[in-house]
Amino acid sequence: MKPDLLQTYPLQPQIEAELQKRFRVHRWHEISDKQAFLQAEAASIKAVVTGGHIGLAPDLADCLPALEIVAINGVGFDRVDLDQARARGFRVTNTPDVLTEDVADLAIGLSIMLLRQLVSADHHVRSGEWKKAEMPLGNKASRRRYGIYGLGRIGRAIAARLEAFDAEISYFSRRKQDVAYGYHSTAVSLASACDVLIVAAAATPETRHAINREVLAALGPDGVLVNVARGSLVDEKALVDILMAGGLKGAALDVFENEPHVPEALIGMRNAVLAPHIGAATHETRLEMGALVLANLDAHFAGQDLPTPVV
Ligand code: 8YV
Repeated sequence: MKPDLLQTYPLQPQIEAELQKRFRVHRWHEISDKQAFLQAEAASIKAVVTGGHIGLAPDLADCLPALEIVAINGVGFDRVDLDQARARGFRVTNTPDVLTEDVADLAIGLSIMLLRQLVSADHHVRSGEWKKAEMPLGNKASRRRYGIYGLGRIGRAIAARLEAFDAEISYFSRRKQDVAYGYHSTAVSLASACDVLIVAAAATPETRHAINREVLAALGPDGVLVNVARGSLVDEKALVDILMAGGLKGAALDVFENEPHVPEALIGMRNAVLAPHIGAATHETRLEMGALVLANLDAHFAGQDLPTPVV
């Protein structure tokens, strides 16, 4: 008898086909009467597959008494209650490393889009405005001062890419690391020393609103903010206020505090580049992530060590 698995996020067809071979799969996002489903099936659910940005709500986890493992299709595990997992005894896995390149590539791409005004440039051509006037000048991407908030796998990959831009690279991390980049022990100090502040840290209770009004003011009217981490790391209301007041040159955001809802004020801003949480959203990487989800599930149900355990 195949174990029952609750899938709360769509995966690549190839990966879903493999899940079907192994499990009796229930696709939560397609179930209309969720209460009826829970009454009928919840007691038999042994595994959950979810997205990094979705996680597993504690009250839903509490409806699954037989839950043994939550396999996250993502690197972030902030949307899974790890204390609940430890107390209940279910495992939690994620998919680190395989998505590092994509997120780092996106951080560089968003930085260039912002500094070189590529959203406005595209509009300038398509709208016919070019026939009437040249585009306003943008700003260099090379040989600028870049600050990276969070120098984990993704932060280090971003820094490595920036070396090719002859950038002046500094970072904030909980501890000074053995790297050739300038260390700052606070986000305010980092923001004061850079033109481009890139947010790449994990979402934790300690990093919530780490990029606050004070940090944004320190980045200043010639500074730009790029966030490829989690929306919770930036005080979004403060960001909107400072952008509207001209206290920041621009922002490029792939993540938001209340996805998929984005503050209306940002929608209308030409100096805001907005993306729908696509950090790891490539065919190639999502297949690698899905393969790691399957490897974790296979290892668990075979009683073997998990490839990428969180809990
Ligand atoms: C995931 C994410 O790709 O990795 C994470 O934590 O937020 C994204 O990059 C997305 O959640 C799909 O699982």
